Amino acid sequence: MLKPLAPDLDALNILDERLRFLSAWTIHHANHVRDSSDGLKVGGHQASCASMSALMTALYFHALGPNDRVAVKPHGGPLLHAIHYLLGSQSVEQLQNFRGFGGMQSYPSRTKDQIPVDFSTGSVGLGVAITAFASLVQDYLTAHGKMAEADRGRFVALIGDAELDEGNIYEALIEGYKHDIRNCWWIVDYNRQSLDATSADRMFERFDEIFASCGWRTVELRYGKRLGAAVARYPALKDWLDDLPNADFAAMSFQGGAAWRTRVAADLGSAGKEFLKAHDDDDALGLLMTDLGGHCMASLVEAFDAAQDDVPTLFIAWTVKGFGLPFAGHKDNHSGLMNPTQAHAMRDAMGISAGDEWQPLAGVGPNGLPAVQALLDRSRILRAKRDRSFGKIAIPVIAAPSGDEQATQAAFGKIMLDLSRAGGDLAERIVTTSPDVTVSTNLGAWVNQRGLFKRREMKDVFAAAKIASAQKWSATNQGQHIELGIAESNLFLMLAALGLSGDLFGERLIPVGTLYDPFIARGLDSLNYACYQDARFLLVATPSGITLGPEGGAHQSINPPLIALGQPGLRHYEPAFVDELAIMMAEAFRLIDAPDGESTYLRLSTRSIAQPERADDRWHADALAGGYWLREPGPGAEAAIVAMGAVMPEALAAFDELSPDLPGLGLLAVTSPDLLHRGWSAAQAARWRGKHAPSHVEALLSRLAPGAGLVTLCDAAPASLSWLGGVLGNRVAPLGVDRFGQTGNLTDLYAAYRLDGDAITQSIAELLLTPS
Ligand SMILES: Cc1ncc(C[n+]2csc(CCOP(=O)(O)OP(=O)(O)O)c2C)c(N)n1
Ligand SMILES: [Mg+2]
Repeated sequence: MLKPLAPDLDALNILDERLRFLSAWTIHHANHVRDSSDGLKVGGHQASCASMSALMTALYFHALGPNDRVAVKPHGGPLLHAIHYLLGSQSVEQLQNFRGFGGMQSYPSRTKDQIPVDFSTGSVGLGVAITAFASLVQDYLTAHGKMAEADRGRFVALIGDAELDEGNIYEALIEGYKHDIRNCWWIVDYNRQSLDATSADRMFERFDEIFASCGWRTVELRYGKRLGAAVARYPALKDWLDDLPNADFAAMSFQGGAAWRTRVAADLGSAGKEFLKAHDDDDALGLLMTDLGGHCMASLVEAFDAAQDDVPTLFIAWTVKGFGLPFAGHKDNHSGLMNPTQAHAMRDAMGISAGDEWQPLAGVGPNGLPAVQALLDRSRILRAKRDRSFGKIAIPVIAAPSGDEQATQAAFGKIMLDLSRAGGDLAERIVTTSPDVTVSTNLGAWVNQRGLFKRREMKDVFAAAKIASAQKWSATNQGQHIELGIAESNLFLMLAALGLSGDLFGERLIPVGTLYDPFIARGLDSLNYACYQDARFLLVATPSGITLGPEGGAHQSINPPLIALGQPGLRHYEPAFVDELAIMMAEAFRLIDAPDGESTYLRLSTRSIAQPERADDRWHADALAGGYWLREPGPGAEAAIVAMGAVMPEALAAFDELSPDLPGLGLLAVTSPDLLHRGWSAAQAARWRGKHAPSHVEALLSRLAPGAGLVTLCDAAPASLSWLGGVLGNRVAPLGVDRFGQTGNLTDLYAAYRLDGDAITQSIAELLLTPS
């Protein structure tokens, strides 16, 4: 790790003021200066920025090295842009278009902002936790010789104190402890205010213990140097302040020096007299009482300098929300905006002339200027967005496992084993991970081959004792499987960090995560977060649906295909047969390494079914595009069965039974409702721009007679496929699962939930009997 720079406190203090002003002015401009065509409030969080301008100044202009990566508290976004503006890597136009179309985003965004953003933030808690997983990825890369020791950095999260209520932070803390993570700083902007009000008084005393028990060092920056000296000199003042409720502190910070004076006099009586006499100016008293650690440059610099090892460290920096703004400390200030008079007063007080607000160093006097410029010049943070690393991995053809009867889940395990045995670049880059369902999702054979990853070796006690087991369970720093505890949110954050390795470290990994399909919902926001950042991975969700049979309703997933239908950045594939699975896996790996790619969600099943005989591979392209005719419809067909995934045998059986009477009947195998729907919407949008190519789903369905009936069948919510009727106006009988599952064998379950041949026959009859 690089040594920190020699501090220049005066220049840092000037930058702090400048950043506080610029962030506030950016928000002010968007709300009060820029024309508003729709009358909507633009918004922004001046108080949340002011709270941590000193903190970010000390970090970015003193502590950070070039390899360090930061997740900035969402509402502190304008500060990050202001920092880049001062460094010359952000334009004034972008600042002026804050929250406008194409302008800088409300919350730091890797994909949409023009400055380099290490981690997107927005949904509180997730930006914090991903830094722990990113540090684990760094350890993985260095252990595997994919990254030089000298390029290692630190992972920093800037956290709002109310953000610490998010449970996912503690899940990550526990997982981080198990994996012995290091090089993490989590810095809390401890302003003791959330969105609604001032926060609970007692919790901060517990954070120390929680973090310490997970191996973290905790550093509290409560009082700044000046207030620290005062409380050292007046012990009664210290006792009183130490016990002062957050809300009282906040209220007096808002009211100012006179209120502090009255209250100190009332509460301390004669014990406070000497102190008050020595501080007889109200304004100065107000400033002294709010000299908290998080606003004191010397304290911040000192604390960062003292934590230059790799021990994960929690800094609790006490602050006042809205510090230096007219609504400092007010409990309602979260979305508070200065009115124009207040904003102009702040500008004037900082010595900035009207019209010079955007001058990067306006208001900085000639004495301070050279030192401030020197600080900017020597800043070691990344100033430009890095090129993303894509297209370097050769993806081999993946062969389908052989066997007349197979399940997609088992076949996934076999393909992973084959890939491991084959070796090569792809296999070396694959990292698997699973929240305690490695074995039950068929990743076991891969893990036997490739081993678990841990920084410190872990022996397989059972193997050493010669106790028979199919599963090897030893770990080294060369392993390629990261085993997680049962916390699905962590799985998605792990996949997000692994899936950003090309962007963060210049070395792309191929992450493969497995979990049970119903538990996607458990980590849904983390999954969305991973996709939002364009992290690339393959998610294998299995088992799925009521086809899981005896396991029962708590494990039988229903709605994940609908989730996938609405999730940008994630492609859903649901194979019925294992040769489909093989080409989908190759496609998923390709998409991970393609500039215009995305992540893939494979929904698999434990049901073993007869595999089809294929005459050729002409179906490949259609299957990868979302669906293909497994049984071609005849000219002018009046009906088709449309089926997806594990229930394909029922569809095939019904087809065989019905086709003698319905000669034109077709059977459409849908492999991705998600892709079909996307293509359909895109084609409609394109038609408005003069492009008239039909989408894949339109081309498929145009093989039927106008108004032909469709029986759609899937082991999932029926709406996953029933929308197909809207494409060309076909009538639809939607079969699927629309109530919770239960235990049972497949015959009973399929009959009860109408996924069997009878249901298909009845539905076809009804469609054909009902006039269109
Ligand atoms: C998951 C999630 N829930 C709710 C919100 C809405 N929200 C935004 S900021 C905030 C309060 C943040 O308080 P704190 O973390 O203390 O930050 P401060 O602005 O005080 O620095 C809330 C509830 C959100 N962004 N994310
Ligand atoms: Mg707060």
